[in-house]
Amino acid sequence: MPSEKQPKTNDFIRWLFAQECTFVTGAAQVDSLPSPTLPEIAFAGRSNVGKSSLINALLGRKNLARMSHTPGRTQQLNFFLLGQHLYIVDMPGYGYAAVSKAKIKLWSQLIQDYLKGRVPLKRVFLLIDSRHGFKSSDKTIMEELDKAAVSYQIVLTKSDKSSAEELAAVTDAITQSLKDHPAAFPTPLLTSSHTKEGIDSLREAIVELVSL
Ligand SMILES: Nc1nc2c(ncn2[C@@H]2O[C@H](COP(=O)(O)OP(=O)(O)O)[C@@H](O)[C@H]2O)c(=O)[nH]1
Ligand SMILES: [Mg+2]
Repeated sequence: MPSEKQPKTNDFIRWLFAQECTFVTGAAQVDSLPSPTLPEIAFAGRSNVGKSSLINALLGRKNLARMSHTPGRTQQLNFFLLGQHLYIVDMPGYGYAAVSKAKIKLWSQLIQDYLKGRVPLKRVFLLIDSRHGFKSSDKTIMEELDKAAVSYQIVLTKSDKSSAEELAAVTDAITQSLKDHPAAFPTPLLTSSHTKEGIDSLREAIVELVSL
């Protein structure tokens, strides 16, 4: 692997994201998390926001994040190991209308426990559908992130579905409301898993965060 001093060139980024990526574990409670030896980058968002598609596009794989869909895994923190370098954490999707209060409570508890004091967690990328902007369940998790002082950045998904004017408007509105969220990165990242817009920027952001 390249030395620590190596600048983060495009070659390095390409090399990193071409490493083998394997599903390691799904944790339903924080006491079954992997030992905190590697940096972690987590992805969160409402169900159907495009999280699995984005993780697959990021890692250049077709079906990796489908592992998180297998029965019993949808309410877990799913850990994928990229090379031997970092964990990509697929957090459970939220906002299902049909989920019981008891399940929501369990999920919230898992998220809160994970966000509180998880030292290797470098950043949460919070996915928001660029057509819809923030929903109330997004605001809830942003408050958790602010409270836990976990660095997070909004990633707008499905940019291919809106016009440039619509995207500019949602980007402005989100940038404005992020001013009230102390742990949030000030600007959102615009992405599409279909056109691959923003995927390179997301990779660059991750490489900067994990400082390999
Ligand atoms: N047009 C478009 N559709 C997308 C994009 N990403 C995901 N989708 C679609 O949105 C739906 C939900 O995507 P999925 O990745 O399963 O979302 P998840 O529930 O958040 O994991 C699927 O029908 C995807 O094909 C995108 O970038 N552009
Ligand atoms: Mg998914």
